[in-house]
Amino acid sequence: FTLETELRQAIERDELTLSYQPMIELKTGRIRAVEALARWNHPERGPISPSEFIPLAEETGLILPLGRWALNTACQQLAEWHRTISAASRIQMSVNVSGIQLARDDVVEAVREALAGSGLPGEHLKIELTESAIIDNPERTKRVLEALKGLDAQIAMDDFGTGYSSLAYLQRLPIDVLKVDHSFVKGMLEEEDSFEIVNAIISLARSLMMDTVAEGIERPEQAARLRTMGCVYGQGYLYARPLSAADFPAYLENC
Ligand code: G
Ligand code: G
Ligand code: NA
Ligand code: MN
Repeated sequence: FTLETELRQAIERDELTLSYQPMIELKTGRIRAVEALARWNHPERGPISPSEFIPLAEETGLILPLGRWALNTACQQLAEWHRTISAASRIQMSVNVSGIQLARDDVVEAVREALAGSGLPGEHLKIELTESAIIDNPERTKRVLEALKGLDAQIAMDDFGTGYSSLAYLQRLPIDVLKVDHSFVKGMLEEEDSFEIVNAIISLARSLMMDTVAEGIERPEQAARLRTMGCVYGQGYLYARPLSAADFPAYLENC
């Protein structure tokens, strides 16, 4: 079989899973959200990285069923944790939505269904988009994002600073959060350039009344520095790797 055929079957047979990576409020050290990350453990080939199967899913259109599955599963999972774990009550769920979904699927309908099907209030859902998702069709993007805000969902811009889009969209679109790409966080204590880019993104977000999430935090000194720079949230191996649904409740009880 080709990998495409196998991915189609994996989606149909519900063989993909989601892992959940905590996002921490830097000021308090408390968990505020989790990002849902798709995982594919192939029965013969073993784990296949999302950096391989997500692009494949985008090329083949399989990202449409995969994306709906991810939205439904993530919302159901958080609704369940809200019911069963008291420490989960204030946690938000962040779900990646591809530009292909934004262009070709009815994302608003998909989100509405995921919320209705799970009973999760929209305010507990965040949608992560990349810059490339936005530039393809700015007018449609604006309508879609405003409709998502109408469902009380939040909008996060993923991998900010790595795309090619103009800054003008930040003003025009209802974006709540900028995620500082991990490539800038990685070198920020050693390289002047990376530090200045991180600093500029945090300042820009603050002046536009947006929150910031720094990705890829691996060292306590990075977290401390980001906190003094005014970054609100952090995500990375320093806090937790992406956790399976089975492992997440124990993490939450102990943090
Ligand atoms: O853990 P990491 O290897 O999980 O993720 C690699 C890439 O795959 C990241 O860019 C991440 O945003 C993307 N990704 C992971 N899960 C999903 C998903 O459900 N949908 C989309 N569109 N992208 C995802
Ligand atoms: O594109 P996106 O930002 O969604 O990708 C998230 C990716 O970053 C995932 O592959 C996730 O596993 C990975 N990741 C999360 N935390 C860290 C970290 O602290 N260091 C590194 N190198 N990668 C991380
Ligand atoms: Na993401
Ligand atoms: Mn990212």
